[in-house]
Amino acid sequence: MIPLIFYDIPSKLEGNYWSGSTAKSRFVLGYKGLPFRIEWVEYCDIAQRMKEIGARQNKLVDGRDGYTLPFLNDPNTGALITDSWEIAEYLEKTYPEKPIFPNKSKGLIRAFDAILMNLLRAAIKFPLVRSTEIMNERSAEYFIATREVGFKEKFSEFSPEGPKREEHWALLEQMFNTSKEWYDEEGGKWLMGDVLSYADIIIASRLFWFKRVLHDDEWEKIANWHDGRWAKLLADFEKEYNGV
Ligand SMILES: N[C@@H](CCC(=O)N[C@@H](CS)C(=O)NCC(=O)O)C(=O)O
Repeated sequence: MIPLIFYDIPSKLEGNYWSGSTAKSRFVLGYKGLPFRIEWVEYCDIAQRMKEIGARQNKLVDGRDGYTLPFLNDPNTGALITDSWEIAEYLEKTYPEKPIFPNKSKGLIRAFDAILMNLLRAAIKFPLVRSTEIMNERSAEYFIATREVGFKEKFSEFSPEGPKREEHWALLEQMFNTSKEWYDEEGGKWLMGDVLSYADIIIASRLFWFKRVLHDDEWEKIANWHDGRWAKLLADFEKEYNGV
């Protein structure tokens, strides 16, 4: 099997990886044990690279149209795929071993993905601010300029320390409180009890993003919510992951 080519965004961090959106797809590749190699694309170069490849446009987090990562090229089939959901669907269909949508759960997990994104969107400017701190300089400059346009707000107003930041923390906590209620329904290690699914990969990717971009004390705060279950979930998932 020829290794798949996965496009991801580098950073100043050791180990490079940081993005929660791209982690979703990378974690599926790793969980399924598929061989892959990374093409690193700076944030500011995504549109240019994707245009050259002939990728399709997507929706950006602020609602505008644009080119996005994750992007997957599967030389075994010739498939070129944009968007984490479509990549998950493609990998499941093409490489069905170790299913990520067990028991016909795809529709429900799609709804879960959308609801979780809505909960996250309300608080997202805080982790976006932290993300710019770990991006390489060119990308951080591009990111700040384009997000100011997209959100029609000055970057310094995104999540300044004080009441606005506190509100973002409250919304983040709300997202995890809601997730805890959902996880408690089956009471197992994973959302579907003892069966791992793409729902857990979505949560693990968000946690991965927070762990990588937030300051240590901020990550510790999340890691300790609900008796440490979120740090444990990420660690449990990492044990299932066979990627780079
Ligand atoms: N719905 C898309 C969202 C992906 C997304 O927003 N990716 C960001 C990187 S984390 C991006 O490529 N943004 C390009 C830009 O803002 O110019 C997915 O799940 O793949």
